[in-house]
Amino acid sequence: MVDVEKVLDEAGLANPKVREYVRYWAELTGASQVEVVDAADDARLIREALDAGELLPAGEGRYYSRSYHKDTARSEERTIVATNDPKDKGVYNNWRPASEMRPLLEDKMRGASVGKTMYVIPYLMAPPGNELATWATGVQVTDTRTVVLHMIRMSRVGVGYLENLEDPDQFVRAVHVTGDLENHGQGTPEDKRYFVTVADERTILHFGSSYGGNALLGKIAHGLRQAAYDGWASKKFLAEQYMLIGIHDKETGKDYHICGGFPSASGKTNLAMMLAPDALGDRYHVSFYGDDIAWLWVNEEDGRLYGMNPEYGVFGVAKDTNEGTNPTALASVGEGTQVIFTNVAYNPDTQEVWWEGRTPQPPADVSGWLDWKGNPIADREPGDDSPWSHPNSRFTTTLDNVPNIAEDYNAAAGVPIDAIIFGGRTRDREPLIRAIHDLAEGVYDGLTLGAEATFAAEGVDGQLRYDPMSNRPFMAYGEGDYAAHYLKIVGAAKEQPIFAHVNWFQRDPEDGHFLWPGYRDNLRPLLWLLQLKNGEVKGRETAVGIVPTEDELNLVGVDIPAKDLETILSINVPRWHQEIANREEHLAQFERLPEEIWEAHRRVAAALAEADD
Ligand code: GTP
Ligand code: SPV
Ligand code: MN
Repeated sequence: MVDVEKVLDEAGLANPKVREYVRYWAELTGASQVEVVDAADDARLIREALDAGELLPAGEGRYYSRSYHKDTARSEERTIVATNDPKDKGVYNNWRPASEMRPLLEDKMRGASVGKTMYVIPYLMAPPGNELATWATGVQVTDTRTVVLHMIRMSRVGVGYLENLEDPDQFVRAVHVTGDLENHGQGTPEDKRYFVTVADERTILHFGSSYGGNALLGKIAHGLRQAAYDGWASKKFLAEQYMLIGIHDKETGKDYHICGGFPSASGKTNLAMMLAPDALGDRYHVSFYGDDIAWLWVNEEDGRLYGMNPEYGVFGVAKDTNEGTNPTALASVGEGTQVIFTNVAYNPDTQEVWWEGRTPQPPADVSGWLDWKGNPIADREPGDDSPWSHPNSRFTTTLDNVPNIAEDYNAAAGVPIDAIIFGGRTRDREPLIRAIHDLAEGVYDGLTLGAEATFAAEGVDGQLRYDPMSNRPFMAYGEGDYAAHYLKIVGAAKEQPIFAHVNWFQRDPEDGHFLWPGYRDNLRPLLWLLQLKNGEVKGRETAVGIVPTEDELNLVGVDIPAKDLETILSINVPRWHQEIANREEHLAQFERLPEEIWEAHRRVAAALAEADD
């Protein structure tokens, strides 16, 4: 039996509640050793992982890992929110009773870490000293060393973060057990994996994966799901899948902050890492605060809405990242950054990595190259053109490595929010940007956010996969209650942020090309939005919001055909009629949806009916 008390004493972990928690799970999982982790242990843990073959060297200060081939993404079907109150059941949160989930997970985890080390990771999901830090403290236990290495990059890790708890019990208990990956029946009816957040007990129990959001419990499980629940239960804050950026205007000296939600894989990281287009670079600078999660609250002193990024790193999509699309991302994974790549292609002879879209063509000389599963490219059958890297392959790097990181990203105060944007991946209908009139219409717009469900081939005619507030996979409680809470939090701010809907993904119906160049040029519609808020431009009123006129949008240095520009700045009324009918059905699913949201819906529908006349 491992001497847990001795290990905790040596680590200086005095909090009696934490000690009790660690002891309980060490016993239940049967771990053979217990080790308390601090960020300062990173170099040693990296060495151990290299020695054990869990990591492979990918050049100076860069590492490569491969996950089990059936364990490559967050699993939405196996993710559950459990509480003790059936009223917490929503449409998307996959609710189950806590009394059912806890014993089930304990059974799965019992004895599952025999022969393994249980790492204890005290962490903080907030800039130190932030006023929401009480809800940001957690202790993850995990039986997997690469998970520890990822947690050190993605969150602030160390025993010190547990020291100043007002209530020794105020920490999230985050239990991660990998189990036997080869025998979990992933994706079959016998699937053994369970990813459960027992939200009203602030306990996260994840069994059966060592990949991404399934395993790094600070990020999605605590930073989004648990925090969304806590924000609602405490009536104090919101936790959203949002990026958060600063825009500095060197001419006026003003700073603006914009946050916003786009569903997974819809461009948050790319927007947060955006360099101003060359033609505007002398005047504007974009700084990175966060690329995946923001917590929002009203600052009692100045009455404004504030935001902060609880994370400490970036877990970014590798695919299509290159010098043209995102030079900032490439710089953040360069030599000496201690980056970890997962599931990209790897060449052990040269220690190089490659992924689809890194260069237009894969390396011409395939000798030494292995695909993401570790199979030699040279051995492939002729005609085998399966991707070298997994489509969800990622890089994990800390915020310090991001060239445009905001100087004050680590400041306790957070930043005041000027605008909130929602953006889906929609090939038609949604203009480049439309500003929204008020908070209720903003929340209504967020609730009806979607990304293309399928392409036309699969026959869903213009219908979106709705992703309310870009939070569908992370909803912790009912959508109606969520909307009411959002209205209350943001509504309490003295100065209201301006809301807008953006779309970088509209395509030409004939040849399919993107009508808007996207990436760095996305700064242009955002500048217009800030001007609109400042009363410097008026825009053009439409039934679904205010769109820029062609003259108002700063297009210096951008080459876009007049016809394309006209399309992305106009409203396709017949397509909107179709959409409005779908929305009615979508919203009707939500219990206790506030009347303000229905009113906003009816306002937009009535304006559209008139637009038709
Ligand atoms: P998660 O980490 O899964 O939450 O994703 P994310 O929202 O951060 O998405 P990310 O920035 O990684 O972008 C996803 C994909 O969209 C990548 O393949 C990008 O290259 C592509 N993308 C991002 N911005 C644009 C854009 O402005 N235009 C076009 N055409 N593609 C874009
Ligand atoms: C997402 O899928 O939205 C992510 C990656 O940010 S994961 O942490 O795996 O959820
Ligand atoms: Mn995400």
